[in-house]
Amino acid sequence: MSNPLSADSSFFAEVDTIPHLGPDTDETLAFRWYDADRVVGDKTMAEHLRFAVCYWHSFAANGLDIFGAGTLDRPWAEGSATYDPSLDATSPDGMAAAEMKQDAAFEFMAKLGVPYFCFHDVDMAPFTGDYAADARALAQMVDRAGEKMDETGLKLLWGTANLFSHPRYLSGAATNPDPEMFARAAAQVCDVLEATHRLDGENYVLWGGREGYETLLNTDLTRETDQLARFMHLVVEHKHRIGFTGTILIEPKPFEPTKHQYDYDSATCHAFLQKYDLVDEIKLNIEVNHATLAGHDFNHEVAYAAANGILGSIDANAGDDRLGWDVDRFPVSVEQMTLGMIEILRAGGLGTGGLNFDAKLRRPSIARDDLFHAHIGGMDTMARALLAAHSVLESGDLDDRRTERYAGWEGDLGRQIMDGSLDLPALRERAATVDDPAPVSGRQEMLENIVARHIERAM
Ligand code: XLS
Ligand code: NI
Ligand code: NI
Repeated sequence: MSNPLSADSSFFAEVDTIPHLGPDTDETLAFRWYDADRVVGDKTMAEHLRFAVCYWHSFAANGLDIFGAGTLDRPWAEGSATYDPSLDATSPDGMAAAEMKQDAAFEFMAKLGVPYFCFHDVDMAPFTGDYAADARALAQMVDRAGEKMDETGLKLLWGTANLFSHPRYLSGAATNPDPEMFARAAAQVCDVLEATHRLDGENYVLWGGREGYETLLNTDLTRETDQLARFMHLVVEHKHRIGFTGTILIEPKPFEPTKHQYDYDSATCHAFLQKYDLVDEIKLNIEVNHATLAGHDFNHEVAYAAANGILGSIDANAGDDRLGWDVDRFPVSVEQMTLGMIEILRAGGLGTGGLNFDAKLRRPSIARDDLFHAHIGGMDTMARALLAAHSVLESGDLDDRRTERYAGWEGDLGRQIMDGSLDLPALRERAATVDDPAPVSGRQEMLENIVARHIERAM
């Protein structure tokens, strides 16, 4: 493979660092709402939002889909496909391609002005499936990434291992019927967890890519979920062994690629973590479009995780109202994101987590600078959502009414029910002696109007 560009050329020479010019600007390569140092409540926008660019969609993918070839102008991605057995991981060409990709990524991220990035092992280094060669290549590329991080100030939000592209994982990684596949996946995760630690990553993600099944006719569901839990215990154990203080996250998704994924949604993950005694060790990376696929609203998934102490981080993308698959669009709906941000702020923020753009351009958006437009739009959408959510919560317009709605539970009856001092017969006896209670309005439409007002006015 020949490299069209040398490793030290600029890939985005036509684009300067993206400035914040405010909502009135007509400049398209500028932020209108995201202003890193602007204080919102008790933190800056940068501290609230903790944006991350993902390596895979932005730098490793070229627009290839099941119907056709790559379309995007990504000279650095040539010869660096996610899984390519024809590549020699340590050949000069394979490594040169990975280095070019890394240079493009760091140039892009520095110009965009995000604080974080996320990566899979296979995005960072050539991946051939030959374990020893791949591990060596990854180690080299991780060291090089460390130097780039020092130069640019970029930080790692999370690292993860790709346990779904290689054909050996066609029947799962941790949940594979063959323990040899489990062992291979474990080796990969051991390497990437250590790499994440070396790069001072703030989290480590385990997305259960093919941890699910196609048919129960050949699947021992009990055994497979036991295996999955064993795998997670090994990861947690090793995290403590090496002194990694970041958070381990799993990422709920109901289906795709498998027909039924074991980490279906927040509630399913919570039950799993509790059953296997992992709930104090592992939190959730909630992806907006996965929530949609599971038949939930994004804010539901966040609220459920927060209510159970397992809200970790967010993959900030969006689905499509008419498409039932993981289309990974950049977020454009301020309303959808405001509702999610309300729950994130109510939970006290994301802790070690952040907002990772697990999002990709549409296949016809082939120009290189479309990558900037996509991220600028996503960041402005999330910044407006933050402003609106903060304004809603600061005004008390929702929370005061919510408190009032439950006021009865602070009175004698509510307290006695909850502390167990009234049993069923006691409640029956009481029912005979008091007037029938009158229902009150839930006021949903009025509350929706209130949120709309905050979205309109949040500046
Ligand atoms: C796929 C997932 C994946 C994870 C990282 O649907 O969202 O991109 O975030 O493996
Ligand atoms: Ni996804
Ligand atoms: Ni994701």
